[in-house]
Formats: sequence, structure tokens, C-alpha cells
Amino acid sequence: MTNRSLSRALSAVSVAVISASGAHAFSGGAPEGFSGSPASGTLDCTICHAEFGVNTGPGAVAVLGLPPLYVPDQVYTLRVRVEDATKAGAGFELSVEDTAGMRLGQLAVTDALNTRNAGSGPVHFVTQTSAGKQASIADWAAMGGAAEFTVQWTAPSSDEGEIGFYAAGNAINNATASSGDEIYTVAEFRSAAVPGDLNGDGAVDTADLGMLIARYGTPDPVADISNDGVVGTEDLSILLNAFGN
Ligand code: HEC
Ligand SMILES: [Ca+2]
Ligand SMILES: [Ca+2]
Repeated sequence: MTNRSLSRALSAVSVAVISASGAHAFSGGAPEGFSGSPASGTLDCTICHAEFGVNTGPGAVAVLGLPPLYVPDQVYTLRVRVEDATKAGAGFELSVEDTAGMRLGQLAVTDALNTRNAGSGPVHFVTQTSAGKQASIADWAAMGGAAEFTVQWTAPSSDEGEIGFYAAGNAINNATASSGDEIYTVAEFRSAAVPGDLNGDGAVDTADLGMLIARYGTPDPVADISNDGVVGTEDLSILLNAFGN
């Protein structure tokens, strides 16, 4: 670790400790900026959950529900799955960014019982709540030593290039302490579908045409390829020009 990233790490930790003494105990959510992402300065939960190295345990974290290619304006239900049969429950943090750490698309908390915004502004990092930690413990055995957290992500309204989905998972021993926990990280990358590929499967074909026709005349943002607020002839011609690609 360089001096610069070390000092960033230390100031991040002191900010985290100060804010955690406010509204939330750590069990009720990680401080923001520890998903291992570029905006985290690649820091993850092992800054405090330091007993084991990152990704050295027998488990894993995964981001499920990602499409092969993202479709502009499409809403996706993502699941962060933490698994480690040697542990008892989980916490997590997820962010969606470009390689410069800019937030891309929009994460939203749709399961406010079990997940929350780790920060206070527009959602950049989502983490578990205390109830989410308890639910993961309740689910753990039935899921074979795993738990999942659900987070919604809306793709940006145009092609933003390759997008990174960064998740950190904490497989906990449920000791309400930072010791004894295994930390896992993962980064998944997705590119945009070409305009007209409305279902993001990599081809512009009759399935996409059927989707556009079903939404014709509506403001559906996914089929409104031209972003003018309505699904109309110009969207149809963009799709037909790309047909067969
Ligand atoms: C700044 C230090 C710090 C960072 C960074 C941090 N934690 Fe923690 N965490 C703690 C402390 C201290 C505790 C114990 C107190 C508590 O449970 O509230 C804890 C406890 C937890 C617990 C409950 C553990 C148990 O065994 O009961 C979970 C879940 C958790 N953290 C998730 C995370 C995740 C996920 C990350 C990374 C995205 C993270 N934490 C990053 C300090 C931190
Ligand atoms: Ca398609
Ligand atoms: Ca249009």
C-alpha cells in the first residue's frame, strides 16, 4: 500500500468510525466506500474485519441477475449472494461504477427492511441493515450456508461503455465484532447492448421487434431508443436498420 492510499485508508476509517457512532452500529450496515471498487480506493471490509485476508476463505460473493449486456433504461433486480458454509450469516456492500469511480446508472433500495443506502446522498453504495443481518442468519442453513440481498439497478439511458459491478461480502461468525469474519470481493463487468437489442441478448431480431411493437405509442424508456419520450417510427427504423445484427 502506498503512503497516499494508506492515508486515504486511515481517514476513511476515522470518518467511518465517527459516522458509525451516530445512526448505525456496524452490524446495521458497512460504512460507505468499502466494496473494493475504484471509488472505494479499492478498499474493502478487511480494513476493519482484518483477521483473514480478502478472498482467502472457502466461500465467495457473487452478483446475480446481471444481463449479458445492459440495455439503456432497463431496470434490473440484482442479488448479492454471500456463501461460506463455515460461517453463520452475512453482510455486504455493492456499488456500480466506471473505472474512474463514477457512479453509473442508479442503484435503488427496494428492500428497505434488509438493505439501505450506506451513505446519505444519491445511492452509490448499498449495504445490509441489522434486520438484513438477522434475516441472513435465519436463511443460512436452509440455503446451504449462504444468503442473498436484493438491490435494484437501472441502467444509464445511453451506452456508457463498460460498467463495473463491485460487491464485498462479509461471511460472519455472528459475534457482533469485527473478528472471525471472512471477507470476499468480486467485480463483474458488462458492456451495453447495441441500440435495438431491447432484451440485451446480443442479437437484434423478432424478439426485440415484438417488444417494440407491444410498447408502440407508449413512453416505455427501454423501447424508446431515440430517447424522445415516445416509442414511435424513429425507434422502429433504428431497430430495423440494426435487424439481423
Ligand atoms: C471502519 C471499520 C469497519 C469497516 C470498514 C467495516 N466494518 Fe463491519 N464491523 C465493524 C465493527 C467494529 C463491527 C462490530 C460491531 C457491530 O457488529 O456493530 C462490525 C460488524 C459487522 C457485521 C456483524 C458481524 C457479526 O459477526 O455479527 C457485519 C455484517 C458487517 N460488519 C459488515 C461489513 C461489511 C460488509 C463491510 C465491508 C463492505 C464492513 N462491515 C466494513 C467495523 C467495520
Ligand atoms: Ca435481442
Ligand atoms: Ca422514440
